[in-house]
Amino acid sequence: MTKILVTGGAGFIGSNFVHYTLKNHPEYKITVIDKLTYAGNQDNLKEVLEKIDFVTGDICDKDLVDKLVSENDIIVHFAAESHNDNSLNDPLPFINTNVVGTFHILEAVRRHDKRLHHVSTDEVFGDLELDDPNRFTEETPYNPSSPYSASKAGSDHLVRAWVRSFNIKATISNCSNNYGPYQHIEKFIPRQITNILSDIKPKLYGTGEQVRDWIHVDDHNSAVHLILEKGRLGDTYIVGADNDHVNNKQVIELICELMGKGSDWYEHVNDRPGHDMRYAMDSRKLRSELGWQPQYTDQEGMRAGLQATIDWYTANDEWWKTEKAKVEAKYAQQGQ
Ligand code: NAD
Ligand code: TDX
Repeated sequence: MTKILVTGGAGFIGSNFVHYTLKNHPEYKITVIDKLTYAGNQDNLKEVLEKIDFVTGDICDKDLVDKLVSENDIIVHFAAESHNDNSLNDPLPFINTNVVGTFHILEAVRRHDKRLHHVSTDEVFGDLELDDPNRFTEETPYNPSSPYSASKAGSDHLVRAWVRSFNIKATISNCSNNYGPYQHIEKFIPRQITNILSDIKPKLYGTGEQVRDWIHVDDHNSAVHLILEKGRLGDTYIVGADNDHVNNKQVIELICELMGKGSDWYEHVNDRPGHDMRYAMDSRKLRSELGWQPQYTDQEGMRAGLQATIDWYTANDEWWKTEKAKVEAKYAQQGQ
């Protein structure tokens, strides 16, 4: 069996990756390392804890990382501080985990000659104007806007430098905004769904004209698996499902409609400082070279993916209810 170490496996995308892997790739033996920050929740894996090894630990712990990397064949690196708004209030954890933590993983990968896949974001490229028809490609220059995206850009540069200077066996993916089950309710889509379920009006930052290229988390994870199997070492792959046809306002309207509310049952709140306007991804390399095909595409796919996500938050209110008041109180302090 191939041994795979999943960093951040108790978070949103990482826990979905563990479930996806157990279902679709029984050839992997999984170990998770996760610090269980406010964003990590071991319950995301409660049905499968007996099938995996779970280590509570910090990727900044050099000795622990060295040991776990030495014991595995492949490392898939999801662990990060991931929320832009938090990075505007307190950037230091972003530098520690995203930059220093990635450094420790790279050094261990180098020492033990292991295969690494580094999971990154479209935000490293900055943003596009609303009327710019271009999309981000693997060649787009880096131009991050927030402390979060700058720390992720830093981590990508470290990976690229370790490939070039030390010839480590690594790939990188840059993916657009994910949605799906187990996403922390501080994030846009689950915040609005759980607002409506709590009889609170959805909150739209500023005018809501901003565009995100939404992708269902299972489509992201199928891409990560394909890159592990067939990706060219040293290469970067853009991951996106061509869902950049809706702006934030239209996403909120769609959620309201799917949840039986009037499409104007939401309110405008303070905008995010430095708010990126538009992300759009050109994933032709991943599709043509590796044969990737996302399932949740175009308007129909986005509706189906959102409906499934709404159903999940509705059925699993014990997963988010205890956190809701705290998350909303924090936003309220910022007028959001
Ligand atoms: P998340 O915040 O839901 O989960 C992050 C996980 O990492 C949590 O379980 C947390 O406990 C863990 N963690 C944080 N610091 C750690 C540390 N020092 N040591 C060990 N574990 C630590 O994030 P997510 O949305 O699942 O994102 C996962 C990865 O995917 C990140 O690298 C993020 O940059 C990237 N990404 C996310 C999106 C998105 O839309 N959410 C899009 C593209 C890329
Ligand atoms: O209540 C809200 N209202 C609102 O209008 C929230 C929480 C957000 N927004 C807007 C801001 C963004 O334009 O919605 C959009 C999406 O916001 P987030 O969910 O915070 O995501 P974003 O900042 O775009 O970053 C996400 O995608 C890229 C992830 O959080 C990152 O980890 C990933 O790298």
